[in-house]
Amino acid sequence: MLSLSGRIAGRVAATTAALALAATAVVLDSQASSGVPDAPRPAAATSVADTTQPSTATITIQPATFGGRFTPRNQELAPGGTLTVVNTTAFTHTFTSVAVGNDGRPLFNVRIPAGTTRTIPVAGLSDGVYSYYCAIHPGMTGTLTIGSGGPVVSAPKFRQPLVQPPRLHGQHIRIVMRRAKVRVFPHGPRTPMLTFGGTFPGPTIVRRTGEDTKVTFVNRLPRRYGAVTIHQHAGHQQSRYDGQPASFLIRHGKKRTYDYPLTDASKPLPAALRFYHDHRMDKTARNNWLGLQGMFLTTDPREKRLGLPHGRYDIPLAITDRSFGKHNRLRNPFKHMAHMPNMNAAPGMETVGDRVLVNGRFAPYQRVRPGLYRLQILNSSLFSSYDFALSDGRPFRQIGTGSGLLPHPVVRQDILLGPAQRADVVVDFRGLRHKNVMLLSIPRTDGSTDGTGTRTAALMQFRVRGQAAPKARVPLRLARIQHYKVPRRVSKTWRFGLSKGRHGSYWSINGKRYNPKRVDHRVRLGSTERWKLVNTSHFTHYVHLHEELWRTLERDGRRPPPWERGYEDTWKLDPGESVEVAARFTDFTGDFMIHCHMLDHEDDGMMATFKVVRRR
Ligand SMILES: [Cu+2]
Repeated sequence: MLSLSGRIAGRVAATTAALALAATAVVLDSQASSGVPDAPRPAAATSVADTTQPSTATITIQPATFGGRFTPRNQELAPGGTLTVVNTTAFTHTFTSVAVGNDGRPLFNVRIPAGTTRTIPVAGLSDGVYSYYCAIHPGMTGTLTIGSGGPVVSAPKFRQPLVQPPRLHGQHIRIVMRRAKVRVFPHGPRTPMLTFGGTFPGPTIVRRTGEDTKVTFVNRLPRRYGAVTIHQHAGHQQSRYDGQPASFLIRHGKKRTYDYPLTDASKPLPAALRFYHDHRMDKTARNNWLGLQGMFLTTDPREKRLGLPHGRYDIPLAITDRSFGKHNRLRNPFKHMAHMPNMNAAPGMETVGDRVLVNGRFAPYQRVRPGLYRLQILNSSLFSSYDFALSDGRPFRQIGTGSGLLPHPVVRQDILLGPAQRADVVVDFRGLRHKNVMLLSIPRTDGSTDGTGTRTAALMQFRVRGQAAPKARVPLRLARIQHYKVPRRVSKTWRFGLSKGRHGSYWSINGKRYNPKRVDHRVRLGSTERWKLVNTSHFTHYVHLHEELWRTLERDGRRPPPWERGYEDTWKLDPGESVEVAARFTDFTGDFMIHCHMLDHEDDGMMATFKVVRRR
């Protein structure tokens, strides 16, 4: 086991230790962050009491031409304060938040009959700017600003511009994997990493969806890292191009060409931000930590009619954490395992870094114009999760997952993303010229007490300058999700838990540790199945299903929240949680994976194989 000292946030043995360490490391190491990642949001760390804000406030609904008018429309309130709404009109109104919470319902939604007074339950809300409206008379709107208007996280100095990795557009792409020095910090030496094509993250593959794409990966990594295998996360491809953990490997000095048709049942895959990364059995965490990750962006010209921000107003962001030592060198928490080539990770291993990077850079800034921007956010961390929020409290409009657009946009104050999850959002920078807005990660706001906490950090800064951005919009209808017939019966239940073996505990699925020679479930090609994913452990897992376009049917026995009503590939499962999902098994037979995307858990054995067959 690794001894814990000073500033290293690496692999450690216990959950609490890992998270406490991460927090301490951040505080010791930089001004980047504050707070404790796994604690419920501590008021002192995230908000500053504003003495000018009233602890009680009243909004009156006064008669007006169209039903009524909120007076004042824009109200401030101290955190934990009491808000009362008085309806002096002859009609019923509601006081409803635009943003929805983790249950998919508005954060507050109170019906106020004519001539009555109601208290609005806002005492538990975190700092932010909450737009509200009357659900009966949607023209009636206003804002409620609580506390500073945004979560307070102490910020680092943003000293370097955000960069986008080089973009590759070709029908046949060649990427050489090699050790290279990359720039992470604005000053000092560059950092040696394992790279795709010399950059970290690797080049962004940008392809029009539906257009077959071949990528040749050449393994020129130092020999000691052995063979690698590349998985396009959320892709739909032949089994042998899926990045099998123990077969179809790319050995040292060799190359392999992967074929990504970017179609499903002859139709183009939904356009989204996916990513490619190493998937080698027992080595996925190490190989990703050392740098083998890159974004894979598909575009769809048919989206043009939606009028979403595009071109330079559409910014992919890969968020991941690493730790660095002297001379900006990447720490290698896997070093001690080097002489034990076949050793699995121990169940308590959690690889977290003390610096959160955006597109491979620490604390970058991006100049933006006043207007709408699309941010496609990927959490490419091994283990860390983030609850993304904007520093001035303005909400996101989430338009998609990492597997395509949602049916309708969802307004959210904050967005929780675990490893490998993505969110496609639109941010409105209008009215902010000469101001700066930070992208933050804040402690989880959903009240989970036993789930894994999130990092607290200011990740990057947007500097709003210059002329207005071209007009863009977020339409109320975005995508059509295919609602094919799903069997009522669950055909397979997958239980994610901790099992006991002869040599201690290990992470398991249905009590078993991953074995590439074993098939855990067979599915007939062309069928539709309903699967249940259950977390039986006392720890959060982020479960990833390969290959198909999965839909979420239920979360904990209820309709999933609105942001889980599109296609999905990775689900949060807090202790005791379950989701039911369905997919049609189109096009390809062979072995595919199901695993936890917390890469230490995956390497420890929390992975299984389903096999698509012609005949069962
Ligand atoms: Cu896990």
